[in-house]
Amino acid sequence: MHLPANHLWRKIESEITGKDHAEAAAIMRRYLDEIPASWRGYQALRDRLVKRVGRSEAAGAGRSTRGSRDEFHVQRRGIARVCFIGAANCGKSAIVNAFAQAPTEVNDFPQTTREPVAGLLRLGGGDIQCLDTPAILPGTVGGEGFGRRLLHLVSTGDAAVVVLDAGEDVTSQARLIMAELAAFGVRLQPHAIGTELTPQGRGGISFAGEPIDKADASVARRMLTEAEVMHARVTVRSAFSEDELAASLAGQTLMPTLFVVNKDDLPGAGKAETDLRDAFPGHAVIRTNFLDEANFDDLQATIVSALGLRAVAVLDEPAADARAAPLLMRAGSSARDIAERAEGVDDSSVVAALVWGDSVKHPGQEVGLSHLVADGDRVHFRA
Ligand SMILES: Nc1nc2c(ncn2[C@@H]2O[C@H](COP(=O)(O)OP(=O)(O)OP(=O)(O)O)[C@@H](O)[C@H]2O)c(=O)[nH]1
Ligand SMILES: [Mg+2]
Repeated sequence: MHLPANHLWRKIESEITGKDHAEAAAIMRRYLDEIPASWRGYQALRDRLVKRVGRSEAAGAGRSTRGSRDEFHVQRRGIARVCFIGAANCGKSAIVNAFAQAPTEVNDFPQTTREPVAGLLRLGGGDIQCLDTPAILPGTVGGEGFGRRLLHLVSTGDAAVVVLDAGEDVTSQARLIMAELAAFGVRLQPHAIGTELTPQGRGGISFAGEPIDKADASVARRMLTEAEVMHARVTVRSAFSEDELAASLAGQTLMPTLFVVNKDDLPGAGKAETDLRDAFPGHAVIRTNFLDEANFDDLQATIVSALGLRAVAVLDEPAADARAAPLLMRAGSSARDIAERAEGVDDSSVVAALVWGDSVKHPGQEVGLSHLVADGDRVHFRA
């Protein structure tokens, strides 16, 4: 009796994990030689091994001439990075491919994805980098599977999408992912970041973003002093949060998170969604499947909101209905931040802005460059 193809693959996987490219290629070649072409049901596994061996050999050869490449380092692109994370085989690669056109490999074998693959979600106003990532397994934080460099990669994101398989126990899957990341110091939270701490080299304690009231500012100062942080900027993006500041001071990375119940076409999807909502009140839950791209609009809007992005328009002329370029900005951004990013605006020469929208009392009101914009504002810059 030989092992069923998927079990055999798991065995091979466990043998090549942690090995360098040349060693992994040698192991896979050995198995390839051992699997007769006549075995029915093993063709996909053979094809896969052939491909993997080719890749590992090429990477091994490349290494000797080019020096080592860190497969887990991905160049940042766009205005924000979102990591799609989850257990093996839940459909991360399928979703990131359909959602953000990442050139991923989708396969019914667990741990198909061996390194991050980037796609770009193009929105009017800015692109969002979406990363497909290898699976998080029990014990990843202790070095299992892809280990801590995978968790480190996730910590570089501005938000996380936890992909869950509707055909499995979604609540335990979600708890596992959260626990592995928590043990690495990444806190998955159900909302956008309200208060951000940026350590500085000098300059004492300063506040930026939304105005902070006196009582909150003194709480923040006390917390920083107790933690012996003398120089830092506290940016209030939406509201001051003692809890978030405490987590940041304890060295945690705050990560806005949403849940995706994938394989929505499976019969258990409805129950999976209800279970998840009961177990994690307050978390956004979206049901998707890559086959008909179900709820991708909802997924996009929820990502934008998890990132705390605001849509503003930069007007060519001083009139609300003038031609406008859309721009997505982080909550707590000022007119100056917009001028720095807007194309065709020379931010060194602008002195004021005219604003139409919720952040001002009167349409077309003139404001200084430190003025904070609101979602939907339309802005014209005056030199
Ligand atoms: N029915 C159904 N199957 C899906 C869906 N999404 C993914 N799959 C299947 O699930 C399997 C795993 O998909 P992948 O996208 O490779 O999963 P992954 O999470 O990237 O897996 P790893 O890279 O191994 O961690 C493949 O056979 C997919 O065809 C879906 O929405 N519905
Ligand atoms: Mg994958």
